[in-house]
Parts: sequence; structure tokens; C-alpha cells
Amino acid sequence: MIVLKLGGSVITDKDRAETLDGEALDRAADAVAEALADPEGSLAEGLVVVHGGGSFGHHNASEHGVSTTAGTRDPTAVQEIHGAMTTLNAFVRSRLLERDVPAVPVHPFSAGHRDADGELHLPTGQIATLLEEGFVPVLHGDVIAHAGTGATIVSGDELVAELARTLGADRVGLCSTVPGVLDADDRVVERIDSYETVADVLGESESTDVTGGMAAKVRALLELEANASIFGLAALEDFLAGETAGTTIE
Ligand code: IP8
Repeated sequence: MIVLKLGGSVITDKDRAETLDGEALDRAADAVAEALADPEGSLAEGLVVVHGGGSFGHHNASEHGVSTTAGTRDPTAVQEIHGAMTTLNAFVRSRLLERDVPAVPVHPFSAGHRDADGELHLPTGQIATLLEEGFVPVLHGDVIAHAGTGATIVSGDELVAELARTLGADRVGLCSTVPGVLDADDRVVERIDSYETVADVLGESESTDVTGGMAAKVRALLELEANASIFGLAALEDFLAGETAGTTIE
């Protein structure tokens, strides 16, 4: 089973509020449809898609001062952030459905929560059942109930790591705006098996990275059992065909 994240900056126009990058989304949807059409291909065991926010959700979140740790108790803020993300989710699903990909929504706000320590709890029985029944569940970064804090943001990256762990994913892919983890000369690092080897190029500061910087992504992916890849849109077809794409983290 594969968990694929489509980065928000890949599928939206980051410079214009609530605007899709329709061409990029079409390209991503084409790659998924093509891979799913092969019954013996790498998606035979199922696919879960997670997408980020890009120009949807993030501006609503910052307008209301909400982050992964700073919460809100304002129901309007919650509805605005969740609404922007469900709008983007509907766009993503409709492009997949147009290509006969059996995409269905799973909204983290209605499914999970954070405990008082900020730890994410996301039941996955519904996702496992949807997979068994042949659907492609499509989740998204969202706002989520947070014990003692109101509601905070859950990023697509956090969801990917949680789903990979609980559903026992075989592979994880992060389709990003960069072709992989880049070294100091902007060359793609092919393989990462420990954080130390890339700490210099990624920077040591974790605090600036909690919502999805490359250092945080690499750290989270290193902790997973599944092999993970970070790659650009041009390599999505390769990843979905089971080939090496961008940077492999193992
Ligand atoms: O783009 C955040 O998801 P991300 C979604 O994966 C928001 O960080 C801001 C609601």
C-alpha cells in the first residue's frame, strides 16, 4: 500500500489566494490514473492520497493566528480553515474522478484529535475499509480538535507519517516543488539513511520547521518503517511505477 502526498505548493498557485494550479493537478491526476489502471502495478495493494494546503487554508490559518501548536476557540476560524481545505479537497477529488480514479473524501477534522500533549490520534478503520473496498481515500491538511487548546492545524506531512505507521504502508511518496532533498550545490541527494549525513544542508533548527520544512520532513520520514521518497512532479509517474524517484529516505 502506498501513501502519496501531493504538496499544496505543487497543486495550487501559492501566490494567489485559493487558486489551483490546474495544469499541475491534471498532471498529478493523470499519473495516478495511469498507475491505477495497471491491476498488477505498484498500486495493486491500494493508494491513499493526502494533499497539503498551498494557497488554500494557510492564509485563513495565519489570519486567525492558528498553527500546529497555537489553537483557536473561534468557531468561525475553524469553519473558514476547514472550509478552504474541503474546497481544495473537492477539486482534487473531482480531477481524480474525471479520470475514473475512485477517490473519496476523508476529512481529518471529523475523524481525529490531538491530546493535551499535542500528539495526533487518527482512527484509520474507515480508511482501511475504504481501501479494502477498492476506493482511493483522499485526506488533507486540516484544522483539528486539540485538548486544552481548542483547535490547531494538522499538516499533510503529519497525516502521511501517521497513516504510514497505522496502515503499515509499503512506500511513502512526497511530491514536492523540488526534485528531492538538495545538497549545498543544489544537486539531489539520492539516499538518506541518517539525519547526521544531511544535517549541514538542512540546518539544525527544528523550531522553524514544525509545519513542514525539509528538515522536519526528513526527520519524520527517517522514523518510518516504510521507504519514503521526496521528488518533484516530473518524477511522480516513476514513483508510482515503483521506480526510484528523487531522494530515497530509508
Ligand atoms: O500544507 C496545512 O497542510 P500542509 C493545511 O500540509 C492547513 O501544511 C493550513 C489547514
